[in-house]
Amino acid sequence: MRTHTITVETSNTDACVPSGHNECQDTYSGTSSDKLRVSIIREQPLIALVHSFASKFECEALQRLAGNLENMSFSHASGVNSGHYRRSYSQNIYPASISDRVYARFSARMFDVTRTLTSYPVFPSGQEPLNVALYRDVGDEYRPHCDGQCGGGPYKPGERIATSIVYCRVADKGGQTTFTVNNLKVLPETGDMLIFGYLLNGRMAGPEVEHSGCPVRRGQKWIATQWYREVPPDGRHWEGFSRTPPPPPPTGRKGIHG
Ligand SMILES: O=C(O)CCC(=O)C(=O)O
Repeated sequence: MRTHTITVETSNTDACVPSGHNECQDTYSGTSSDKLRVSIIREQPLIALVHSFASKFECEALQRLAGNLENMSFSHASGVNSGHYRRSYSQNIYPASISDRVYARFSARMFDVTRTLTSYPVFPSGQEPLNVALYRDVGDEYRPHCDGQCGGGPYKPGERIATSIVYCRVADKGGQTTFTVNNLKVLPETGDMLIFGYLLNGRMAGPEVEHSGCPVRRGQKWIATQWYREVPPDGRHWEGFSRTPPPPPPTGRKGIHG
């Protein structure tokens, strides 16, 4: 594994305010530089762990926006990759419905870092909500699945091309994220962010991007997942762009999946 420090131009998000349907204006009033330590777990398709990405303060803000973790809805996934199974509690954060400076800054940094590491042109506007998930009980897990298509087919504009997972709490035992085909185990610490991409030269990656959240053996884990799409710059929403729309947006009840 290669670990190095990258400098990321991060946006000053003071002008990033919710506007309309799930929108966050991409008009920044300036930029600054962040030095981040990144471990490259795999070069292609990329898997990278960004160390100490999220502060305790930011995780607390996410928790506040997602609502009380203990009251989250149980999400038992099925659908996109039939047979996959998720046992956790989750809630979505819709940027359009909040005007929170901490969240806006956090989200913009997430996109800045993901753009820098993957070179994909992904921007906050028009994206899926942030999914906050709690693995609360022993045995809670997310079985092997792909977040987008992973059959190596041609890229369809508007589909998911990358995922980031911020670990706001890691389990005392178990709960690692594993890339199942290559048996690559990620051992994050609290605050780290995992990024992986699955678009390579106009084609989608294969099963090597399949991943899972291993069962929690002791303690609890909670994460914030962002799925990235290359959405059109005119601010259209991802749902109107995707040729193969995923199932209806979660209501915070059953059926939320990655
Ligand atoms: O819990 C994990 O480690 C994996 C989560 C995941 O696969 C997802 O949110 O898509």
